[in-house]
Amino acid sequence: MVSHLVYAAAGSNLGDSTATLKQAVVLLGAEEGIEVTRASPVYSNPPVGPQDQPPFLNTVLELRTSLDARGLLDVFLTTELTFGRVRSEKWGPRTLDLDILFFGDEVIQEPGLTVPHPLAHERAFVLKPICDLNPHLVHPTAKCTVADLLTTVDDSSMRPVHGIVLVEAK
Ligand code: A4P
Ligand code: MG
Repeated sequence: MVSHLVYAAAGSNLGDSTATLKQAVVLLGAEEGIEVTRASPVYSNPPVGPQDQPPFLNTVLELRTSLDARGLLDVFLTTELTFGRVRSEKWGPRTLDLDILFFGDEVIQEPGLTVPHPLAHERAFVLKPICDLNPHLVHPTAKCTVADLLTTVDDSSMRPVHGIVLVEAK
C-alpha cells in the first residue's frame, strides 16, 4: 500500500477549540486509510487577517495516508462540516479549518486544491508547529527547509498551550 507522509494544519477560534481539535484528531484517525502519527504542541496566537475575531488555537498534524490528495481534502472538508463550519468571510472565524500543507513532496495546482498550501511559507502559525515535528522538511517549491522559512517570520506571539495531548506518544 502506498503511504504518503502528510502535514496538515488544524485551526479553530470558535466554540470549544480544545475539544474540537481533540475530536477532529479522533475522527480523522478513524477514517479508512488515514493514520494520525504525531501532533505538534497546540499554540494560541492572534488572528492573521481580520482582527475582530477571537485568537486561534493552531496545531500541525502528521498523517500517513493511502488516500490521494484529493481524497484527503474531501475527508478534511467533510470533517470541517461535522464541526458546524460555516464559510462566510474570507479568513474569518471558524470552528475548524483543516488545510493540507504538504503531501509528500507533491506539487499540485488544480481547481480547489493547491499543495503545498500557498501561504504555508509565510505563516508563523504553520511554520512554528511544523518545525516542532520535522524542522528538516524541505518545502518542495521554495527548496529550503521549514526551519529556514521559520527564521523569516515573526513567531513572537505564538504561545504554547500546555496540557493538551492530541496524539499519545508511541
Ligand atoms: N483548498 C485549496 N488548497 C487547499 C489545501 N492545500 N488544503 C481549497 C485545504 N483546502 C485547500 O478554503 C477554501 C477552499 O480552499 C477549500 O474549499 C479547498 O477546496 P476555506 O477554508 O473555505 O476558505 P478560506 O478561509 O478563505 O481559506 P483558507 O485557505 O482555509 O484560509 P487560510 O488561508 O488557512 O486562512 N490566523 C491564525 N492565527 N490562525 C489561523 O489558523 N486561519 C485563517 C484562515 C486566517 N487567519 C488565521 C488562521
Ligand atoms: Mg481551509
